[in-house]
Amino acid sequence: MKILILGGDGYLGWPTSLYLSAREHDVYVLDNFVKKKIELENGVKNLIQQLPLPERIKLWNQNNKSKIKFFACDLLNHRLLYELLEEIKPETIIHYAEQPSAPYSMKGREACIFTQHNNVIGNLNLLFGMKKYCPDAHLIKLGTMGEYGTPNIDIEEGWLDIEHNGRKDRLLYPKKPGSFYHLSKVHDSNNIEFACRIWNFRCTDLNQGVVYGLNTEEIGSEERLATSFHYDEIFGTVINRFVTQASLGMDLTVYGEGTQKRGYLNINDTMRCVELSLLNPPKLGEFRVFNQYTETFSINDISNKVIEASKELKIDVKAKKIENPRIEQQNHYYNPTNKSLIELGLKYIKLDKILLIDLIKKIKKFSNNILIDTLNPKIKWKK
Ligand code: USQ
Repeated sequence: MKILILGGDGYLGWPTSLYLSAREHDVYVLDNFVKKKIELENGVKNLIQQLPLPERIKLWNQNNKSKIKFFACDLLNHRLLYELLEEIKPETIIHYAEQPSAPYSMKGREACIFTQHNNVIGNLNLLFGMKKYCPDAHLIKLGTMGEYGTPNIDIEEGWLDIEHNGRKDRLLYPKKPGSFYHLSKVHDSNNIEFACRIWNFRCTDLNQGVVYGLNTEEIGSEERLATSFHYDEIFGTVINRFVTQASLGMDLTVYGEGTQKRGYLNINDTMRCVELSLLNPPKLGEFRVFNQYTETFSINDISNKVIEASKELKIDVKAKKIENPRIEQQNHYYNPTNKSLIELGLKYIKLDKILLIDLIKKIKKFSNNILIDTLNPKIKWKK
């Protein structure tokens, strides 16, 4: 299949490019490197020093039958994007090309507006480009479980059957996101659903949970193919932060009571979910939503697991409850479903002690690279 991956330099975009290339798809990668710019501006960096993307691709292509092609392109540059869509004519587009950090989007006016402009307008440019050059392509858009927030009712997959004053309808699930970043993805979902209705597009919106992990099968032990693993307060997700803190023997930064719950998944399962979606496309006109997580945990569940794994490595760490820099519900109902991907055959990786031990050991190898100060949360939701 001819697949265009937008945001192919990122934590998930890069391993997805390798995963699909290894399965002999024809992979085209686009990126504008804006995440690298945000890293520089905020003094944060990856755990493992990366080769520039074109060099990483060259290295991969030397040893693989199917060659990845790369184009530097910003989705905000609609003319260049249109040219590339016309040239490539992709059958599937996987869209990761968004500013992914909730804390960054809450830094202030500029970061918030950058996030929403980059994400929402970039996505709209893509929709208009698809309309002109590849209207039948399957758009796989990375959304987020955070679009739903933590409502006091069961979380369905994108849609909700409602009965009101004796009448029934199937409407988009009501959203209650927790940051300007998560909100940008809500706006994207609305815009894409509308495009499916008026232009007969087909789309899978993958509402993904919090991803953890450092390596995929294709990266293996080849450091020169490493992905952008972050542990800092901006781009680091909670499990990745906790295992990094544990590798240094530092206390785990539990925000607030630690009773808040989320859906999580291993980085390798992201690859499998995307593959299942592309091999089983929706029909034209359908806006399909999958909840892409595999397990739910509270923050306390996660910190306990990391503490147990650390003990096996003779590292003594404890959970330190700090004032929550975010505004989010602490004690809440949380019952999402993820039945669609499971029904398509997803067999997932569990967050167990062996996996965590392995992760801590791998991170320990790079402990000299860790910028300790960037582990402390400084961005607050409430000023
Ligand atoms: N948390 C801690 N301690 C930390 C960091 C986080 O207790 O040191 C807590 C937060 O308060 C929050 C939870 O962990 O309740 C998750 O935070 P996170 O930073 O791991 O994830 P989040 O900001 O929600 O965003 C991440 C990705 C984002 C993706 C999202 C999926 O950065 O791109 O959309 O996970 S979800 O959370 O399901 O919306």
